[in-house]
Amino acid sequence: MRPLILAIYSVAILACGCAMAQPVRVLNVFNWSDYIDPKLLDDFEKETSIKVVYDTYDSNEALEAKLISGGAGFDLVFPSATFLVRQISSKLVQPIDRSRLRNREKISKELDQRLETYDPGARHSIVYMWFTTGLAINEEKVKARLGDLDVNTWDLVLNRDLLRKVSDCGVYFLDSAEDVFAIALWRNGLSIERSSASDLSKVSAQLTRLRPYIRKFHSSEYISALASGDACVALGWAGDSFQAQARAQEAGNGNKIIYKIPKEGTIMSMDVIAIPKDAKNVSEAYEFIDFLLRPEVAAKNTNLTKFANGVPESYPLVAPEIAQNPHIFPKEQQEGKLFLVGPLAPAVQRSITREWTRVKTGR
Ligand code: N2P
Repeated sequence: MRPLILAIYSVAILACGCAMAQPVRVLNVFNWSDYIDPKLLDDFEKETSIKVVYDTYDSNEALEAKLISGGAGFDLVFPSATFLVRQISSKLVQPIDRSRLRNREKISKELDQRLETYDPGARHSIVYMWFTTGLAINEEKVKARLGDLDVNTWDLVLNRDLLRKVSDCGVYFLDSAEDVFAIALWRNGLSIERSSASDLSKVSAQLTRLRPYIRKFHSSEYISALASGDACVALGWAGDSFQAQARAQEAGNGNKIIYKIPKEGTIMSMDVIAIPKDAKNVSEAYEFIDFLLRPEVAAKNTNLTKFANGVPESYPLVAPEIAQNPHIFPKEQQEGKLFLVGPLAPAVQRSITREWTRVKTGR
């Protein structure tokens, strides 16, 4: 072989050898469905060459079961703050060292403050999104059944007679015991954190009587059901309800979906970013968190998911109709009507899980 050809040949072998020796960096993400702008995953992969393996869930219970079973292989998860409490005490998640994050200063101080009750010192988590639980309504269909009645009230889904009147056009409830119990207890003047066994069974009996008029308990299908017209009312989360509104508009099918924080008030929740204790790709997880904390990335995420993110510097970059929507970014004057569910005692947690099966089966 001539020297030049030999040289080219060896360089090619070396290059190829190096490429093969370079292990592919991977990040396994487990997040709620409809909770990220999928284009951001492509952007992150292109920028870092980290391959993102992305899977979704629809309930805290499903996530927690995976974390407990171990070996699920996730590097980044997004539990609700109320569930994070026991995930910290059971050591299912590891501390997050914020000094490893270049964008740590972008994290909202105010939300960190709110996080205190769940994760003292915000040592294990970073707020991803915050939102209310309320009512998504197909205005026209509900008006056709209830006339001009004020529907801006939890009675629409918690009063059996009203619920019955709208049941034929499809009522969906979140499959989330915590949301539904917290709201139903609140309507009874009770607080979920301090509820006794008899409070819970009383409210459970009330909810069970509603069962015949609820088409489905599901925490994500209501988005497409509202958009297509299979549901006319949903007890759901703000961002998802606005996603349903946007999907119906895009489809041009005449379904006009609105979302209301009922006048009696509602719960406000936070979902956080956390790293499972057995995560294998921890530095990749930190890189992805840092990426999510960039204001322009967080703004894109909010524009698509319609959920308020935890990066205040992103707010001026969010589309004005979203940034100024008081149902997505509640205004201070509304805040008196919004309450956070605090950490729940294990006994309350167990009771609502048990009662929830009763509510859903109607027995
Ligand atoms: C995303 C729903 C997340 C809010 N579709 C509930 N944690």
